[in-house]
Order: sequence, then structure tokens, then C-alpha cells
Amino acid sequence: MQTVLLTGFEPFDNALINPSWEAARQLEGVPLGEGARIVARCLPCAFATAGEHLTRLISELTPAMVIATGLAPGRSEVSIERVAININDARIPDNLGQQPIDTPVAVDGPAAYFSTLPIKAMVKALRDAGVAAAVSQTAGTFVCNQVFYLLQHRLAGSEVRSGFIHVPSSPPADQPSLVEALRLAVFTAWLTQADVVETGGQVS
Ligand code: PCA
Repeated sequence: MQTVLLTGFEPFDNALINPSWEAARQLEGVPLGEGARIVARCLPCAFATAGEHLTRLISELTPAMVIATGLAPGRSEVSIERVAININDARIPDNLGQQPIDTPVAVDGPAAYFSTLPIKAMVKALRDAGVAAAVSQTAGTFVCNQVFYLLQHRLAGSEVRSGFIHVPSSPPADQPSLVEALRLAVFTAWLTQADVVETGGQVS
């Protein structure tokens, strides 16, 4: 049985819940066709522990694909992230009170890593289902970007595809739920080998 690891984050910034984990947790055990299933796990929102937690999960579960998710409070669309950058620059302290400013994620790492997921096929599938979605060109410089960077760093050169999705606080009432949006995004990533060529980015 192959495993697709799907992570969400614990609440941060004094919030009571984090929609990324609330959605991801509901996909625990969901089959992805024959021979594969989703395993959902929650990551701590802390620079010192989140990446370590994720890399330990990868060693334990040996997933065939990894998709990490987090909350982007100010965004109204599901953001399929394209790039993780080698910088921590926190606007607020994390859940352990750390607030790194302009420090590298990995001292000897490259400036950036790209997602290895079919990001535009994922955007297209979401839009076709009525979910507001876009390719995002930045995952920010807080814990989500750090985890995304460390994920790509850990899996660089391997066959295991991986990437990051930012979810909005809550989708408008006339759109599918975040659970459904994540389910669709994971299915599309799992079933799509080559990405589609079409516009998926935001014009701004
Ligand atoms: N969002 C934060 C960290 C955890 C989360 O869900 C971010 O975008 O960095």
C-alpha cells in the first residue's frame, strides 16, 4: 500500500483552530484509487521543530508523495505554491516564541526550490470544480515556507513528488469545502504525471 502524506498545521497567532489541519485530518485514510491512501498528520507551528517533525514522518512512512498545507489568513483563494525560498523572516513569533529575521532556512542550501507537483493541473481541477484557486509565487517567509523548503530539500533528487498548498480561512458559502478542495488537489496531484500548460498564476 502506497502512502500519500498530507500535513496541516496546528493553530498559531492565538487562533483556536487552523483550517489546514481541520481539512487535512478529515482525509485520513481516504483511498487514492487502488493501492494508495492518504495519511494525514499535524505539524507544529514552530521554526525549531516543524521541519524536523516532517522529515521524521517521511522517514517513518516512506510516502510516495507529500503535500503540506497551511493557512494563509489574508488570501481568498486556494494557493498552489510554486516556490519555497531559503529565508526565514517572521512577522510574528511562532508557537515557541521564536521570530527569526532574515536567516537562511538551510545555510548551505540553494536560494529556492520549486514544487514538484503538477501545480497548474491542480489549479485547473480546482477551478473546474468551482473552487477559487491560483498558482502562488510565494509561500511567504514564515513557518509554512520553511517547512516547504525543508520538504523539497529532503526530497531533492528523489522520485517522491512534493509541494505545498496554502488554504484561505474559509471558502465562500457557494464554493466547495476546504476538505473537498484538498481532496481534489491531492487526487489530481497523485493522478497527473505531466503538468498542463496554461495560465494558472495571478495577474497582479
Ligand atoms: N500558516 C503559517 C504557518 C502555519 C500556517 O498554517 C504560514 O503561512 O507560514
